[in-house]
Amino acid sequence: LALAPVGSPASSVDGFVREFLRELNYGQGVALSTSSVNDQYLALARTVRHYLMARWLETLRRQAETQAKGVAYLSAEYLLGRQLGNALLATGLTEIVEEGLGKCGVDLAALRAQEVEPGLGNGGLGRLAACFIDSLATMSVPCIGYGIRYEYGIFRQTFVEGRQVEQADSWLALGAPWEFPHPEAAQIVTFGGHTEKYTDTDGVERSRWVAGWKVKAIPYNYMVPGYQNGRVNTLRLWRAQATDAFDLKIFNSGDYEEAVRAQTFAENISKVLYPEDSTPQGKELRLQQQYFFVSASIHDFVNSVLPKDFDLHKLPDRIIFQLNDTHPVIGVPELMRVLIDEKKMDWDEAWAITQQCFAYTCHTLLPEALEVWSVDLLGRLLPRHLEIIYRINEEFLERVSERFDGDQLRVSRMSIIAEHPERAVRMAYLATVAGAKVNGVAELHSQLLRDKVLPDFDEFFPGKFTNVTNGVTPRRFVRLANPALSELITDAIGVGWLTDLERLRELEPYAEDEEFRDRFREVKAHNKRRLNRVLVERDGFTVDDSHLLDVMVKRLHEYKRQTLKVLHIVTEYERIISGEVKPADITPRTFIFGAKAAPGYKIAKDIIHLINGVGAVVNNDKRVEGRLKVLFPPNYNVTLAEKVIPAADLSEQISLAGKEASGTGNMKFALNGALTIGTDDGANIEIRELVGDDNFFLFGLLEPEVEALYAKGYVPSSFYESDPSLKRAIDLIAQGAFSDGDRDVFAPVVGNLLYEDRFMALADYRAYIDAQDKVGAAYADTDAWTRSAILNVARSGFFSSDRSMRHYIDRIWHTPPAF
Ligand code: 26Q
Repeated sequence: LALAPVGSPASSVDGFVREFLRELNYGQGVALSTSSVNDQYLALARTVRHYLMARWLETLRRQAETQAKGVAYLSAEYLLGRQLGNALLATGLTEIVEEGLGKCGVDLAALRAQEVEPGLGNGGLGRLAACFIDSLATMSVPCIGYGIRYEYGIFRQTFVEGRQVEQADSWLALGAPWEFPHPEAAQIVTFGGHTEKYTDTDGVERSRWVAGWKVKAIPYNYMVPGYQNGRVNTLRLWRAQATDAFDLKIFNSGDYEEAVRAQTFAENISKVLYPEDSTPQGKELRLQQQYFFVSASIHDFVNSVLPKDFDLHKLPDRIIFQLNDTHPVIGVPELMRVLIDEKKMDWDEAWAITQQCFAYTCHTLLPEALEVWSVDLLGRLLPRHLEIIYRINEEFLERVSERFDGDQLRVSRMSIIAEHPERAVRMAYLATVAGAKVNGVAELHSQLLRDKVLPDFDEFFPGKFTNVTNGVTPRRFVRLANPALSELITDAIGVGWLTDLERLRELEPYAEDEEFRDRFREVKAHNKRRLNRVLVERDGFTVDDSHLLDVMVKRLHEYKRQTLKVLHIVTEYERIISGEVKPADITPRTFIFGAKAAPGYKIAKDIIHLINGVGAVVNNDKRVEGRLKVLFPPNYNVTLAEKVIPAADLSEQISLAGKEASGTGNMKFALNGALTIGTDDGANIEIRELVGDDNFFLFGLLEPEVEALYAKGYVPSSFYESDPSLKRAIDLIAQGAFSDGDRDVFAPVVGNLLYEDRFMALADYRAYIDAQDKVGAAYADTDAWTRSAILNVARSGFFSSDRSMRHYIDRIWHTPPAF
């Protein structure tokens, strides 16, 4: 037997209580009677992980034994959300734990509330990674997630006088019961220095990297439990630590301060998540982060996960490295370097292997979001990698030139190295040349990627481009977030839907069942009351369960068009105060926003300020009679999403067509029975096709119309001039109605809309208002609305991340479920 006889603690209430008290007394060192909520939470977390331990060790043993092909998911971000509830669900322990804690006089809900979520991601891309590893574990596909254990995750957002103020996210401060550090399994990652030519013992001319400095990468393992299937995969996040060399400096140099600074410098690498999720700045520390985790991961896989005698020519039979956007693309030259410099392969062999071992997912179309690294910086930090990239590019461009008869224009267009405004490596091109497959994240996005962003590459590499539409895990976003709906579904169609989400189709007939509709409405009302309790406690906000709950939660970005939503609210408000409508005649609505802005994104921060300004006025104007309310709880995160989304009636997905690659919030709302008001963009298109036009409020320009309007010359102010209602709304803002009469505060937002409006909010304003009027009227027909909401749930099973994973497996990875 490879393992000591580990067994899970007894799955009984008494067995659990024994284990829990043992953890509390012996692990935490406190008596039940004197323990704090945090003591109890930590003890509970450790107790629950005991139940997963045997499955984890067994999964690892079987994976090592079968040597089956698996996925190494490389992602700079994992936006995991709280772990406790998910671990309880995976083990099926929730009831036992609730009862056992009850016997100890402890409330499970209070302990769950104690957990600080690991916010190791910005938004969609990081949350997608978390959904994918959940699905792979649930589908028994071997996967190891690799990333960075940031000491500080996405900042905590607060508002001071309506403006965003960021605070450090000290998610580790109260203890980290879910992680397993393994300092003995550290990897060394080197940086800087120079390269030199030398003749190897076998007489071969080789290049060698003489690095300038190095850091240690310490792995922290996390369990990724499958849903009640006995599997537990691994998420391995790296922490940077100074090497002994740094420590030595401290003792040897008389300059203690300088020596400590050097140590701090090394440890800075995993200190903080970059809170930008577009217009990435070419910051050196960011490149250090990327190379740090990718180099540690590749070495870990090649030298530690694989058996000692593994023949690396067979690497593609064992692993596919999936690149979550371009952030880990430096892994391409790194694997080449490992194979050539460290494993002594020749170039052609190494390149043939590398091309089969990587696949690349693109998550954007915005040109400013495409990563480039200046040759200057890359050459200083990773000189050997730059050499390798140059050679990859040379050989690639030679093939292009050959195929296209020396077409120099095409050759320079396709070069991995950009020449202007400075020499820089285009990471998306490198990923596309090296990757076995390239995928976009929704049908439209994948199409535009081929047609607009990388058309030359699509032509050059037929069959390389594919689509996999994103998905979300129904375990977290339906079962955990919405227990009331889950129970209703299970009552109607039985169990099984949680791992086979297309079975939600069986709910369709229930849309016509009056009793079911009543129960469905009661679930929504229940979730609104639950949200009310959360927001009262968290922010002092109240939510009225008779209001239509209209929700826009996502990062603050111009292309997502939170300002369009603001213009709608201001228009509704203006209709009331001008006397055009009586408050009693409108559908009462509560608008909820959640949005963080990148700290350096000025206009985004102004928009946050504006939303808060509008809320302060609308919520306190007696003339509104409480029929409109604007709530903007700060610090939107996964934990809050789990409370907001199940309560929503209306999901706002109003990006300019062609700009939102997919969206995944849109899927979570539909699965929880909200109707979407949305543009023809990203995965909205697929949602609408599935739920049906009658159950979706479509508005706005189509992507080709957007292109045509840009081409013809877009003049936003002409829309302002020609639509009186738009003019009144913008004038109200400009005149200071939401800033105590101050006309300067929101002048940048107004000016941007009138004279720039890159994302055509004004062009879509009229269509949006008309669609919103239809929403208001439709909500008044309670039965029809509920029917539509039920059909949204019934027809959204496609958006399970289990389905996304099936598609990756079939189209890209070829990694069937193992044992
Ligand atoms: C890059 C370099 C330097 C600093 C930061 C970054 C960076 C970090 C995060 C760039 C982009 C991101 C995140 C992007 C993101 O979340 N994209 C979203 O991905 C979702 C999952 O595919 C899609 O649903 C969204 O449409 C897309 O916007």
